[in-house]
Order: sequence, then structure tokens, then C-alpha cells
Amino acid sequence: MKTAKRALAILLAAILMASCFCFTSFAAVKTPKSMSIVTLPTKKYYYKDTDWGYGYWDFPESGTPSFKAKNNLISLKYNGGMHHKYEDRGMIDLRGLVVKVTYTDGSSENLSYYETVRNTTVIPNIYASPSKEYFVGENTIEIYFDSAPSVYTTFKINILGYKLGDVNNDGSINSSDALLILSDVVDIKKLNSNQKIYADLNGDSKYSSADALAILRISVGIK
Ligand SMILES: [Ca+2]
Ligand SMILES: [Ca+2]
Repeated sequence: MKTAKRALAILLAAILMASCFCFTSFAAVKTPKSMSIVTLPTKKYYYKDTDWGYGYWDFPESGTPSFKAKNNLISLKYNGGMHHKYEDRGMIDLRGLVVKVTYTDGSSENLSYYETVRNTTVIPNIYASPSKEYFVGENTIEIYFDSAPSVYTTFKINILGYKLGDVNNDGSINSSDALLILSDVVDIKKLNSNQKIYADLNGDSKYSSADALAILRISVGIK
């Protein structure tokens, strides 16, 4: 009888422990339901050669990752976070990002982006990928948790293109670029924030008809 009671006590204790364990496990794992941006990443602009280049990152089975040149394929060069899905296209610098996460149990919290370094691998708590391949101009970026990739939100980054004076980012400096500046100056159509940066050809920290004239001089071969 004593043995039976003892066995029963052990059984009850085992069941209790198992149920506690299950409850603890269940309570510890929260499932994200939605995500929204509280603070955007600090880095807003990506500059050619400094932040991106024509090519892709090659990650060999062994050895050091290297950047391989390839025309018409833009890769970002930020190497702070290991990216699983689009590693051949480079990575986005998410430092400074804060997101609000709402869970299926109704609770929510603000999470800041961080990176954990394990050996030589950098593991982020929030992942990012372009909605399609990167291109010069405005790009939509999706951010998500590795554990719940179907829950995501988006923001935009600016990948700045060719050279000063190429206001429309089409690869050449010509009268089309000058016309864009002049259209802004006379309030027909305002330049966007990317275009304003490339419009200041003479480097006086503003764009004006003087820059348009300088562009026209270049386009007709007068320096
Ligand atoms: Ca142009
Ligand atoms: Ca200027």
C-alpha cells in the first residue's frame, strides 16, 4: 500500500512537472501577429561605391566572402548582418530601427534592432530583404522575424546613383537633368529628395539655375 501511494505520488509529481514545463514553454513562446515601425533605421541613403556596387556577394562553403563584379546587378556592401534569403544581393543597415510588435495574445512591445555575434557570424533579431532586386532610386524593404516571416512591415531606402548632375539617375548628364532643375526653380515640378542631392553640381549646397547651366555646359561639351 505504501509502495502504491509512493508510486502515485511520483506519478502525480511527474504529471505536475510535465504540465508546468508545457505551460512554461507555451507562455515563453509568443507568436507575432503584426509589426509596425516606431523609428526608422539611421541610414537613409546608400551611395555608389561606398555602400553599393555593381555585382554580388559570393559566400563560398569555406573561405572569405568576396564581392564579385557583375553589371546591372546592384549589391549593398553593408556587412554587419548575415542575411539568409538574399545574401547574394547584400544587406541593409538596420541599426537604429525600432519596431512595435503585437502578439497573438494581445500584448505588444517595442523592439530595437540588434546584432549578436557568434564566432564570425552576425545574427540579427530582425531581418530585411528588398521586395524585389535592388535598383538605383527608392527601394521598398520588407522587415520580419526569422521565426515568423509572414508577419512583416515595410519602409523605403534610397540607393543613390551615378554622379552629380545626373538628376534623373539615367546614367548620363544632359539637358533632361537641367530641365528637371529648371522646372523646380520655376515651380512647375518639384525635385524629390534624391534629385536635390544630385542637382547641386557646383557644390554650393543648394540647387539653382546655375547648376542647370553647368549641366547644359557639360552636355554640349563645354567644361
Ligand atoms: Ca540624367
Ligand atoms: Ca548648386
